[in-house]
Parts: sequence; structure tokens; C-alpha cells
Amino acid sequence: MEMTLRWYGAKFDSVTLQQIRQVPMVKGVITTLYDTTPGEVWPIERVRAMKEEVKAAGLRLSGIESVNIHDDIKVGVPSRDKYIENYIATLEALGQNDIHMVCYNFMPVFDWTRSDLKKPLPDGSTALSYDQELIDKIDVDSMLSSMEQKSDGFVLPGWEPERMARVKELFAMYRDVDEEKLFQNLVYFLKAIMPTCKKYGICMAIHPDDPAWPVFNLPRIITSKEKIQRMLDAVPDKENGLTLCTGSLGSNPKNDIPDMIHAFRGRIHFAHVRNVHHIAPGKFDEAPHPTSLGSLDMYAIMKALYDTGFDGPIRPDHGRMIWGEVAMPGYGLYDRALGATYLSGLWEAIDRSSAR
Ligand SMILES: [Mn+2]
Repeated sequence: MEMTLRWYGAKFDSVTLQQIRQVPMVKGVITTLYDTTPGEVWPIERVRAMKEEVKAAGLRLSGIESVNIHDDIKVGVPSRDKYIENYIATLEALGQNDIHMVCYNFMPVFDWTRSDLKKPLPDGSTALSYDQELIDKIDVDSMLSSMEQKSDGFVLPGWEPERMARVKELFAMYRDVDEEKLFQNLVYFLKAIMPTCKKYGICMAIHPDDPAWPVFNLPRIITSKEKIQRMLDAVPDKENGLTLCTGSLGSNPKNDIPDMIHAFRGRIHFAHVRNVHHIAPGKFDEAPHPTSLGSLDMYAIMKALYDTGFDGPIRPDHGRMIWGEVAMPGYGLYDRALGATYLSGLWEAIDRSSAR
């Protein structure tokens, strides 16, 4: 595995590449052209410049999170073919720059949902949290304004203002899209891009839906072992794979994550490893990374990745906001650095005890 941190680019991130370079064991970053919009072709010169910038800081560009998918592809309207062509052109620009992992998601309207971006925890830190009861009580408009108020001026991934301005229109577009239709639209997209992925050795890593159940009556298709297996089987090329996000899958206590890691062996191209604290069904807080502070067995997760020979990029995921840091919710430096160090420590212990 290669330890990485997510980085949004110098214009958008409060964390610098120089800071990331000083986190023990972190060798790479996962980044994106954050100011592009879904459906746009990424200019090859900009991809090259992004790669050079990361390299100049002594780090490797280990993959892209994300190249977002235009809604026309998810909805499956005829104009999708044009946007798929654009997506392929972006993949070519990445492949020509020797970039081989692309994370994306196939969630309608919202990339991820939380009821609170700054829930105070007993230790005085704040964390993202989710409470289905609260979500059921609010309408989409008040959800948008609370996300904006609590994001400290940062643009949240998947909640870009230009996109959110069209939120009613987006809901209308998805009115007739049920789970099956969304699934078929995903398969159509994957089949169309596979030849390009094979040509350049690009592994596509779909991110699970977060949380792992339908929100605001929108369909969710990457939520459980069975559904993920169906997606992998529908397009069996190894380039069609998964981002194993323990926090998203782990929002549902029924998901046995070490078991999934074994089941999807060879198809996991990227790992997001974080802990969640289950409070009640449909209610959880994002927890510090260590096992004893949340509900997931982080040792068993890292052991399963080790035992299945996982060799892709891995990153700690959302961190709490600690030590007075002001950053994009979930993406401060300090708690993620602690997470990277903790996960690297688990890996070292597993590696050394297995070698004997
Ligand atoms: Mn994730």
C-alpha cells in the first residue's frame, strides 16, 4: 500500500503540499482539478502542471479523486454519449500523464450527506455526523443553507454552489430514475470507458454511497456486498473496481468490511480508511481513527487489506477538527495526519508479525 492524503489544490485547500510532505509515511497525494465541472474535458497541460506541482513538493500524484460524472450520464438521457466522450478524453489526458487510478461516484444529486458538519464531541473537537431523524425533518433548501453556513467558506466536494443552484432541477431529472435504471446507466458508462482504461492501465474506483442507504428518496446502488458484487460482475474487467471506503460502507453496521475486502480481492484500487461511531440505527458520528474510539475494527480492516495483497493508494479519511484548526470540514491536516500515522503503525505491526 502507499499512504496518501487527499489534497484539493493550492487555491482551495488550507493544507499545503509542504505540510503533507512532513507527515510521517505519507508518500503521495490524491488530488483533482477542483475547479473543473462535471462533463468538462480536462486539458492535458493542466493535468501535467498538477502532476509537476506535486512532484516538486517531493510527493507522488497517486491518483485522482474525483473525476465527477455528469448528471446526464447518471440519468441516462441521449446527451450522455457526448459527456462520456468527454470523460474518455479526460481519461486519455490522465493516462498520457501516467496517472492510473480514478475515484468517482455514481450518486444522484448529492455526493454525500451529513446532518452536522461540526458536531461537538466530548473532547472539545468537532466532527461530521449524521442523524436520519434530523434529515427526515429538514427540506433540501434548509439543508443547503446549513451546509453552507458550517463549511467555513470552503467549497464542499459535491456541493459546489453552481450545482446546488440547480438542485430542484436535478431532483426533477432523477424523478423517473430508480435503482435499476441507475445501475444500468452505470454499466453503460463503464462499458463505454473500459477500452480506454485498458489502453492506459487506468483503474476506475467507484466510491460507495454515503451514507449507505437512500437519502431524500434518491436511489443508492453502491451500498452493500451484494450490490457491489453485482456491479463488479456486470463489467468484469479488473479496471472496473472499487474505492473501499470504510466510513461510507461502515455507516451501516450490517456491512462486514473485512469480509468485503476478501470478497473483492483484486478489484479494490483505492482505500479510504476511517472509523465511525454508531449511536443508533441511522445515527453516527465520525470518530478518531483508532479502533477503541469508534465502532469499526481498524486492525481487522488493515489486516484484510494486507492479507489480500492490497497494493494501491490508501488514505486516512475525514478527520475531526482539533487544536483550533480551521479547514474544510473533514479535511484538516492534524487529525488526518494522526490517522495516517496510526494506520501506518497498524500496517507495520501486521507486516512484521506476518513475516516471522
Ligand atoms: Mn470515502
